[in-house]
Amino acid sequence: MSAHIASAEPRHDWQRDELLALFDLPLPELLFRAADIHRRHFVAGEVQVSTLLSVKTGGCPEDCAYCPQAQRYDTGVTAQKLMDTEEVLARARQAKAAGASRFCMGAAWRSPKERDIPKVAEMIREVKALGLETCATLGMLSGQQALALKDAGLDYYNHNLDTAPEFYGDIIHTRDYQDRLDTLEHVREAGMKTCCGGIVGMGESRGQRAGLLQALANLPAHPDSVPINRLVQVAGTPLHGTTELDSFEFVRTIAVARITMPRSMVRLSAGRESMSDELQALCFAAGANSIFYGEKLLTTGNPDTERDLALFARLGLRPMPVQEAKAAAGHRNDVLGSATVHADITEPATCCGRAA
Ligand code: SAM
Ligand code: DTB
Ligand code: SF4
Repeated sequence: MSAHIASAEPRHDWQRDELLALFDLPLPELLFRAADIHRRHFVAGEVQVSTLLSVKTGGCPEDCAYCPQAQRYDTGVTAQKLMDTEEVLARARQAKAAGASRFCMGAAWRSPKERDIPKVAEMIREVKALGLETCATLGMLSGQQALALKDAGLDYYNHNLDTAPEFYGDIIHTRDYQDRLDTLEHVREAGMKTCCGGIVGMGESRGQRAGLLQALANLPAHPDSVPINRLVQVAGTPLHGTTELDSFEFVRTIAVARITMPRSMVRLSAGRESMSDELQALCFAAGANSIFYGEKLLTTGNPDTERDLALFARLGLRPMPVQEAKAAAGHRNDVLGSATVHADITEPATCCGRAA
């Protein structure tokens, strides 16, 4: 396995037993391997910062067992209509001023209706004009819809596999795994970057956590961003009351994601609000290099910005700069046509505390 790990090209043929062998390593050894791989592809200590906004909240017809926005669960989330572009722009300006480099717009849709596309396209164009990277998560997309969003200037599309293929049917019944793979294909074909990950802590086994990472790592192109969400338990959803995932198991999941998808941004995603600074530090040591920043995720809480700035300062982390077309060869993600690249590893890693 080590010969593979050291190889220059990311692999797309990971076997389940290889991932389980990584999960089984003594934690310090697993952390060491993940940290080593992290340093070959990124400046350790730099963390990409995205801010989320729910532009269309609640009332979703799907039945995802974790989700507070599904209409069928009584979670206290009230359905709202699509926000006005001006309102979205005001929030994007705030996010930029607070230090975010990417702005992600989420909608509680199964998939966008044709009439929604021009409105969302306008939001994307205007957010992009502020100088932010743009991301959207709107549910399933047809090939044409993906092209329309790309034309509007969408950089990333978030669409998660959520869990292992064999556990998926325990969580979602209103769309299948293949639907998700099809949407990801449309996004790649339209030339956008993919943001694709999943949720752990939903009662899955270690084998199924490995299965999620295996499915992600064996996609035709590794996702540019891999959000690893720890289930945020919301009263009224079927998964409320699930036994919490052990913190070290969560860290292991991050480390195995880093090892198997070496050039991807691994995002320490939902669930940070209930994590200690120490647990988050372990996740960064395990190769996480991206976070959601801002008081709210979509409908649930996230650490407030003061806490995150203090965390960055305590750990000596700094936000990853967005640099257009400037990376050294080998530091590009493996999706063709990518214009935005990660920090040049030869840049001096000056100082911490650029997080203001
Ligand atoms: N409706 C669209 C869809 O499902 O693709 C976009 C929004 S949906 C809320 C985006 C992702 O948020 C889900 O795929 C899931 O991974 C994550 N998510 C939703 N509820 C969550 C929760 N309670 N805890 C952790 N992650 C959650
Ligand atoms: C992702 O993987 N996590 C984010 C983002 N993509 C859209 C969403 C997390 C949602 C957590 C529950 C909520 O706030 O409603
Ligand atoms: Fe709807 Fe997305 Fe929530 Fe599923 S995860 S219920 S599709 S908003």
